Parts: sequence; structure tokens; C-alpha cells
Amino acid sequence: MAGHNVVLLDATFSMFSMRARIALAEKGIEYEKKEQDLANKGPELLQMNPIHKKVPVLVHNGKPICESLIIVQYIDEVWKDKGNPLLPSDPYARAQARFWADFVDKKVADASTRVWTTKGEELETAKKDFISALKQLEEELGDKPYFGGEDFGYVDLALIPFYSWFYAYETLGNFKTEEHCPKFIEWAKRCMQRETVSKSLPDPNQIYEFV
Ligand code: GS8
Repeated sequence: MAGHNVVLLDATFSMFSMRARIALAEKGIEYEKKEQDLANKGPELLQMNPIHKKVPVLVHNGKPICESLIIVQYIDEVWKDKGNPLLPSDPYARAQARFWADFVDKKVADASTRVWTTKGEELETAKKDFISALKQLEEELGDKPYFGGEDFGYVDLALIPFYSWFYAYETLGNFKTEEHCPKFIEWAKRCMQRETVSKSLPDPNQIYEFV
């Protein structure tokens, strides 16, 4: 039965895992969180995600669902009756939401990883790419409070976990996102006011220490 036997193979600092945590919180689903040691992967993770061997994995009634965006869509479909729809119902709006979540994975995730793992010229390029991706997102957001319009939804959920890493990116990369993308920061603060988000994201200082 939906709502029973829900386990999340999780890693506190993983922005992809944060997506699954926010989606479960949005639907008010109780679950067992199993923190994974990614440096020393346990048998359950290897068995449940033998292809990528990554978190998050949602295990629902013993069956695994892998890849964070697929997990979020699954949660939205299975617990439709719990309200707070994440994806829009209109097919075109849904396609657009999927496009921008995919953009987050292709552009933001890639550039942000380079911001904290490179130095010198490579770091400068990473920062440029990161800011340019955020500017494109700001343009898409426009004057709306959330990417889908008036309500917090799929694209917000896909993107907001990265914000918890900003303190680490900015400190290591020596820049301030707000100077380049003030509207993006306003949007992020708006999302953080939502309890399902704030309680699913770790303290940015902890992430910085971790990095
Ligand atoms: C990415 C998951 C991922 O990279 C998704 O779920 O959306 N496309 C996937 N997970 C990382 C932790 S976050 O950086 C992970 O599990 N890494 C372990 C490894 O690469 O060995």
C-alpha cells in the first residue's frame, strides 16, 4: 500500500538526495532514512542501484527507484492524493518543467562541481559558467515567485538543494552570487521559508566543513 515501507538510501550532503527528502516531505510521507557511506558502499546500495551505485535510491515496498528526478516524479505520481502536486498537469507546462530540471542537472550541477574542485583558470571558467547558468534560470523565473508560477514545484525542488552548497562554493571560489544574481537569491530565500525545504537541507556551514 502506498505510504508503507518507504526507505531512502540517503547521504545528508548530497543535493540529489535532498530532492528526494523534499519531495517526501511535500507529500508528508514517513520513511526510514539510511545514511550511506559513499567512500565505502554497503551491500544494500550496491544491490538496489547496481548500475550507478549512487544515492539517492528510494526503496518502496522492497523495490528500488533510482535517479533523483525520476524518484521525485515517482513520489508525485504514487502519492497524488496527498496534495501539493509537484509537476504541472498541463502536458506543455510539464515538458517545460522537465526541461528546466534537466538544465539544472546539465548546467548547474556540472559548473558547481567545477567551482569547488578546480583552481586557477579552470576555476575562473567554472565560476563564469555557474553564474551564466543562474542568470539563464533568473530569466526563466522572470517575475514569478516560483518557476512553475504561484506555487512551489518540480523545478524549484530540483534546484534549491544547490543553494545549501552556495556558502561552500562562494568561500572556495571567492565570489558572491548575490552580486551577479540578486533575483536568484530572493527566489532561494523564498523557497527556504518553506518548512519542507528548510528541514530537508543541511546547514551550509556543515557542508563547507565537509568539503
Ligand atoms: C546523481 C546522483 C549522484 O551523483 C541523480 O540521482 O540525480 N544523476 C544522479 N550521487 C552522488 C552523491 S551527490 O554528489 C553519489 O552517490 N556518488 C557516489 C559515487 O559517485 O560513487
